[in-house]
Amino acid sequence: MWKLRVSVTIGGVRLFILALISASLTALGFEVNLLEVDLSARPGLTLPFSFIVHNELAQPEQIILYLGDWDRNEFGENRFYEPGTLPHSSATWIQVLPTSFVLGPGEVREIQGTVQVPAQAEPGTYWAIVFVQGEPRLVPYQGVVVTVTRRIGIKIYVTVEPTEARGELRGLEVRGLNPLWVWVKFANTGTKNLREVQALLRVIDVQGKTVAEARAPSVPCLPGSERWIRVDTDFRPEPGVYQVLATVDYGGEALVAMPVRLVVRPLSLFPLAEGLGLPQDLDGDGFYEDLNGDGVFDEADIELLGQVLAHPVVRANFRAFDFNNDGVVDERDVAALRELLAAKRAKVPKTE
Ligand SMILES: [Ca+2]
Ligand SMILES: [Ca+2]
Ligand SMILES: [Ca+2]
Repeated sequence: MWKLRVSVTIGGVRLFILALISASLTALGFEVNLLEVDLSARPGLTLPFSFIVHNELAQPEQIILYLGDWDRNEFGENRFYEPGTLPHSSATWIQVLPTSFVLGPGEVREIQGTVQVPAQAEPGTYWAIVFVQGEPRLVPYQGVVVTVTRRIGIKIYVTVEPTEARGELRGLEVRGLNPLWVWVKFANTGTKNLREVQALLRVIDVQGKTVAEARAPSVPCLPGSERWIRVDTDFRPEPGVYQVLATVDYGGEALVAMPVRLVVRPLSLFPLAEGLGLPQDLDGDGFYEDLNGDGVFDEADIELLGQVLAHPVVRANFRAFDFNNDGVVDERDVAALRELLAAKRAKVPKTE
């Protein structure tokens, strides 16, 4: 699976379309044989690296190579900058050759790169990205012709030893309760790139018994960066008091941990408007989709939810109406409830 970044120009407007058309792009250009180079270095050293570009088209492709800076936002999405602009950029240390060439149909070319580590470089991980970009091509897409330029980035990490892995937890937020999931905020406070930061979650009840355990897929975290890690569980807490304990293993000497207390109150439901029944959970899944309490789940319930988002009963019993399970009740739950109704109707064929 290649990570793709595709810029698309429609009517002179440049857009970035990522997942939308990537499925049709395998027949659209070139590939590279790696997406990351991770080098261990000492000050003053020159380190070589190489990668291969392969033209998969039946026509020649003009390829250009250029450097950039990048980092990730706190949700792990890549952000790109001009080369040499970030404090820990290695872009000015890197050279690749050639930077512009034509690849014939099916042709393969090896690109040679060097990293010249300055003699006075302080210990730590430095990073940059080598972009490999093809030429703009006209591609039919949803009835129009769009210009697609394929670009693949190869991330270059250079770690000047000795470095130390260090991290801390800066937040633990319980969000959805059906089932329970949390955000854990981790910070890389050291100088070393952390390739695998793994969050674990344990839920302990008042008797001290572990009632749920879950592990998130590991994520990378750059030095000086913070990262929210989502940990999902399949635990649906009954009313009660719990300790939710997040532990993160980032490859350092010790694990870091943070507890929070979770209080799940019993629901206390009342009719949401004059003349209506008590909201009902018709299928026992913990979500009260029959908001008007007439024993049926239909459009009237969706309409009612849109009107009572700020209702004190909804606020005080949010988990009954948090249909998208994100920890708040808002317009997105109206949309989620509409989807729920559509899914229910698709599942049960009409027998009138
Ligand atoms: Ca339900
Ligand atoms: Ca109803
Ligand atoms: Ca919600």
